[in-house]
Amino acid sequence: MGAVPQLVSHNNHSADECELTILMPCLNEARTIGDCIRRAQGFLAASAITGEALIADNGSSDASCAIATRLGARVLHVGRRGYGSALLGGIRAAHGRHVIMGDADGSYDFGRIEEFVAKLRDGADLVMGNRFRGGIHPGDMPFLHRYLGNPVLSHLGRLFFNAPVGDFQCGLRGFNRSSIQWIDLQSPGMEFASEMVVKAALSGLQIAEVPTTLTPDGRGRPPHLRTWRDGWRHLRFLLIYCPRWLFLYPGLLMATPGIVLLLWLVAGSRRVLGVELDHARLHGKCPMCAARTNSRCLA
Ligand SMILES: Nc1nc2c(ncn2[C@@H]2O[C@H](COP(=O)(O)OP(=O)(O)OP(=O)(O)O)[C@@H](O)[C@H]2O)c(=O)[nH]1
Ligand SMILES: [Mg+2]
Repeated sequence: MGAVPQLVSHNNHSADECELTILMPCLNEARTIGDCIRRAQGFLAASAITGEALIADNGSSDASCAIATRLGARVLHVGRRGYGSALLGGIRAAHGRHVIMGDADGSYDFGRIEEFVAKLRDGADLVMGNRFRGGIHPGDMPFLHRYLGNPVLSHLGRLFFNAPVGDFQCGLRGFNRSSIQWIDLQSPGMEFASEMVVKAALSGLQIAEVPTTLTPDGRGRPPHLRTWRDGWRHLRFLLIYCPRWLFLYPGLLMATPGIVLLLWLVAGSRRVLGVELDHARLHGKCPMCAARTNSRCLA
């Protein structure tokens, strides 16, 4: 599953004593990564948690990695491209028993993640942020994502998998590292976000939610997320993992009128809009076989 990540620099504590890894996927975030790391480190210090800030990068061409290293964060270079690949590498390399992941573009405040820690300490396997409950600053989420993409995908996710999650795509989330490794995530791209929730729900992991505020990101780059391409990948993932909704229910929906019609015709032939129907033949004005009245309908 992709190239083995290389560790570039690291903090000086062993996996045994590290409670929390704050993991940030990063692709060209030189404008914001420094502030994100400082907030994460400030949170760890203020709450006396043994932890680390870990940056998972796979292709930044700006100064992101240099800034992170200078601030004392661990920087991981993952060989395979993509958001999911970076996070998979980061999860494998994390020292923390718990991991809280979040965007490095300044969308989330790593200084205020105490509720995530509390739920993880209480035994939750996955703690999802919910931006719709926590608040979205005006203009911080594109109109289409806010009113169509995220609500529809979240609704389908709840319907298909019965997952108690109001915001399937929230980038700020915490998890128990061994639980998440156990569900064997694979997606290299943005659909990784859906895969984590879907597999957690299907595997019966304990899922909790925390209201999360989405703040203005400070990035100067165009979005990595491509609305239609990534939206489709999320939707496709949800459908592939739910054959009931992909095959069974649409199949039943299409078969039911045919079965009802057949039962209706068992008692004898019926005339509808000038077309005589029976269960073996179509008479009269059948447009498909009018020339063959009284013969078996082959249409
Ligand atoms: N390492 C790595 N990080 C990525 C990749 N794609 C996105 N990211 C990071 O993942 C986080 C979220 O990416 P964004 O492009 O902001 O996506 P988004 O927040 O879902 O969408 P927006 O609403 O456009 O901000 C940011 O910290 C990015 O730097 C990638 O291919 N590799
Ligand atoms: Mg973003």
